[in-house]
Amino acid sequence: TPTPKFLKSLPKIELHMHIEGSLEPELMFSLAQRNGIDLPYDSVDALRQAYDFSNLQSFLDLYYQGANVLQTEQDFVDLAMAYLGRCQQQNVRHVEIFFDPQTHTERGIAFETVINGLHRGFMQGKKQYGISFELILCFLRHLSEDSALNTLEQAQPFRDKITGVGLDSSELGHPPEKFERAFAAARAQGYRLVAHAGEEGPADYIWQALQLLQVERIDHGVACTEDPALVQYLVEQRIPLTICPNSNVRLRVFDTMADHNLRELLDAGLKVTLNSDDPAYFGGYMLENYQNVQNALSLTQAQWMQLTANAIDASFASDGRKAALY
Ligand code: ES4
Ligand code: ZN
Repeated sequence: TPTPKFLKSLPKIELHMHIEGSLEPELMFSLAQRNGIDLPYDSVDALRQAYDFSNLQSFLDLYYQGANVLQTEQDFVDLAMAYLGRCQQQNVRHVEIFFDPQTHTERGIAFETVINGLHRGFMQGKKQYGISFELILCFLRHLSEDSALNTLEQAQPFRDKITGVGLDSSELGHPPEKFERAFAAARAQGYRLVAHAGEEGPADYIWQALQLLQVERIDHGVACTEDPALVQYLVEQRIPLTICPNSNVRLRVFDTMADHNLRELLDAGLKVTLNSDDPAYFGGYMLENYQNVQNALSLTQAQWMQLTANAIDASFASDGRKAALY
């Protein structure tokens, strides 16, 4: 039966992590000071106490506010390196990182500041720790499709640094169909495609992401169990789901970890992976997700090996890198 030591020693592959969501309160305060920005909290503890969310939107409000301290290219380098230090401690070997350019360009930070900082940080981590990475640009779904298309144009000069395109932020009221043209344009440029769907939204949003956006992975997707035909389709097509257990509990998608449908997803034969989503806001990184899942749902050693293999299969790493991760 899987011990804490076993969980720690597993090689880990993270496929669903928003870099802005890895901004720990301590780093947020130090960047605020460095950049002369006032935070509406007196202390790191006061900030952490505000991390008591009732739904996705209540989290997003704090997440966008926190991102305001990110100003310079060096800030993005430091953010990436802080996350990779945690990865190193937890035996995370490969990461696929979401970033939200519009969160920064909308407040006057240049696209190139964001991408150059993140790329430099992750390249340094690769050299220092051997952790491979891919970057995935996410469109904010609460903004317009024109804004997404404009962001895609700004990404063009940095095409070689960006592996994929995704879709995140407020799900309800912003269905995938809103971004059909933006995803068609990204597909034409050869980007790998993913989308958040079925986190707070219905199973139909997962269908839309697959059929209208033509994504190859679904981020979250826990709502799929509402629709048996959808589960069957996801199994047959081997579509990966990037599941984020701590996130789902903190955002009240499930009341407790014991209520999470992860075992139902695994038993259905879905290609499930485990991920941390926004580790600074949701109580921890990959290992803390593994531990909380194990404590509540007691998976077998074989299931843990399956989750690891699923993440390697589902990743956008090169075939050579995948072989090295096995
Ligand atoms: C997110 Cl948990 C979650 N859902 C949707 N969008 C997001 N952006 C950052 N975290
Ligand atoms: Zn997410």
